[in-house]
Amino acid sequence: MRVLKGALAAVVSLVVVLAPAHAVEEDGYQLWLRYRPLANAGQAQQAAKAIVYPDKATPTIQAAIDELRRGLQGYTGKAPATGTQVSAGAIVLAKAGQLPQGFAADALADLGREGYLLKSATVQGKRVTVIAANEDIGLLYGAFGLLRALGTGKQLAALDERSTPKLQLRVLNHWDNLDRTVERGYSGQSIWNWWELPAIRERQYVDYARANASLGINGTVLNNVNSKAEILTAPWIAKVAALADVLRPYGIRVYLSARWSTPLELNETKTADPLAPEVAAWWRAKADEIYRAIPDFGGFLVKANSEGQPGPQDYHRTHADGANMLAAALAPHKGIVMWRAFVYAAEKPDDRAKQAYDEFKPLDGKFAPNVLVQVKNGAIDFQPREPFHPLFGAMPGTPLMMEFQITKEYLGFAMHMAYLGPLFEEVLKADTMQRPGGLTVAQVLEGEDHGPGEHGQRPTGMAGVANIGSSRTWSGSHFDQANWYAYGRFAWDPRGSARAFADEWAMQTFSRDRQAVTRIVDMMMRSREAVVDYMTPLGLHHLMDTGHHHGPGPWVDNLGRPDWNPTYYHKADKGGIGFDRTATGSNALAQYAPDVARRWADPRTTPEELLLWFHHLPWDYAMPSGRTLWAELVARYDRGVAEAEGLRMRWQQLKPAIDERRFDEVAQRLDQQVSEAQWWRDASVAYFQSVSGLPLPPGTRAPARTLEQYKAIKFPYAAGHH
Ligand code: BDP
Repeated sequence: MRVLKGALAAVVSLVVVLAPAHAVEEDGYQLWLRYRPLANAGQAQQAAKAIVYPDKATPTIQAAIDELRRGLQGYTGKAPATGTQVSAGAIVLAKAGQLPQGFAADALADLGREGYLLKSATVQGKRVTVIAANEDIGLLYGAFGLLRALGTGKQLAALDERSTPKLQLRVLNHWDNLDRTVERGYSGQSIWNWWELPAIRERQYVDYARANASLGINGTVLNNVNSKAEILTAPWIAKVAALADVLRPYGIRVYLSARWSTPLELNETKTADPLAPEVAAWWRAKADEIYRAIPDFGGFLVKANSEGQPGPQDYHRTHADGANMLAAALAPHKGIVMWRAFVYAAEKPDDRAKQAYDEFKPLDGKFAPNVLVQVKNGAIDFQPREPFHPLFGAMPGTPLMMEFQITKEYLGFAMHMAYLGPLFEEVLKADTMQRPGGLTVAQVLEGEDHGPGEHGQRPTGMAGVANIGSSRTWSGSHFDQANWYAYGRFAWDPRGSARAFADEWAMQTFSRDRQAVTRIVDMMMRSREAVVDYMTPLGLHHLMDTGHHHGPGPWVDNLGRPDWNPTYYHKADKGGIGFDRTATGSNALAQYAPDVARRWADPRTTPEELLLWFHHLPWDYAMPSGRTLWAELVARYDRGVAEAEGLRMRWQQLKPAIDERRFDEVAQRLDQQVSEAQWWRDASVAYFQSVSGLPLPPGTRAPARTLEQYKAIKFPYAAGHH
């Protein structure tokens, strides 16, 4: 017995000794920056023996060098040396003027401030890899680009890559409150430990900066669009300045959401009228105060006259009056205003989908040059699927930026797997047809619709409502990290590919095993459509339950405003279902370019995915599948549930390829996703059946519970509640 025990102990210690250094438990904290050993580590080590920068390193260059050291140590098992002299097998960082011989003098000409090139070269007879850029930040992006290349299976010796961001402002919007709760946040508390700032600068802020810089994200709005006046007071500016100091070396500027009525609420003015001189003077002084503390402060994001927030219209002024007043205060410091177009008012009986366009289109060309109008993805509100917003392409005289929601308020929170890459790509590729030959949303964001001579002159940008919090996984779940990742990559290149980004992400995050990666990516690529099917198929939208938005509530019809009720959106009755947005209905279609409007005016030429967004149709309407609309609707719900089950099954097949903890954490969520998909399907089918009065199509399962039981489900303490 004793002998056996001894032998066992020896085996155990052997296992411990032999366990590779990376066998630390994977908990997701390292995101896609895990830098696990490469298969050809020895070869990579030869090609990455040293990191060379000829000059004294600035904080940004130092960040690049540190990241390269960290990454190469992980990939090759050996930390490279650092130095100033070119040696064989070095990675050479070079700015214009430091370019090694053999590079054309204008090699960096088209890289701009943030672009970079990666190139394997022979310098002084030695094989090296060059990272070159015009500015320090380009070198940092290049360092991350090189590490990404290695992590996705590329060889240093074959590197030849040039990359420049297509948009200038690539910004996260945190909906973080000053008490550390997060509106629509499903990843724990805010990562900003406001209470302990500015004294305590947590290490996680640096990791946050690294992760964002690895994607090229260069701005962050720290606080909720439903803002508080206090954020602009001196103690809070000091906290913001501390964060700005941490983020600065990584090329990330801080911005703040400004509450319109701040000076009035702080009792420092008598009004918040944008045209009152005392108000303009207050904002000028406030901007000066902020810039004294944060010389590279980015500017303000503003939600005004929207969902009860104060704004210039309270004083019978326009959005342009408000935005321009703030813009004038920021202009001397080169700050910008991001003015949100997410507006709709209860007093207006008109279709909510039309209101942003109606208010903003007439203001085209009236905004100051340092204002961008930030347009939500979707004229309603970040739904699992919306047609592109009609403002894109319709305001050529105004820089428009896209607002995507990364946090999945309407797509199952952090519980459901829903990779948003396909959603982003679908919208960015959508053709607004506002120009002969076509004009995609991506082109609009890139400024291609601007007048001659203005292209490149005006600010461009994209915003993503962050899904980042205090959760160990940052994003509430392992797969939700992919949404942060894809957002950042699309902000860099709005013409990128969701599948390619998923592939990169999965290789860096989970495994380099080709078969495993393909399976993971296949799951991701199907996941969003699954959610659409079991929540809001065929163009339905806004059917979730009140307040928390968790789970189905298509029956809800009792809220303070008509346009908060799901019944307002689906308009189901005995005769049919869907929102008529054609000329016989709200005519929201007229806000689109004629070629788009014409196509979507006829249900026969409207894509099935948008059918009930634009049309109210009888339950027996004949679908292309040969089914009636009612049967098709139920079939879509069933397909969604089947897809959720498929995701769960596919993940089980991946078990041998995934580390234990992450495998298990994902598996638990996929289980829950299946039951919630079933719940969405059952509750929705039960409700629509009660309205249509039709029998369930043959062969379909009856909902597990009664409609009354579904209606009785409540979640007063759901996460992210508003
Ligand atoms: C809605 C959210 C709400 C936000 C609002 C906004 O439910 O919490 O405040 O959008 O974007 O989607 O302002």
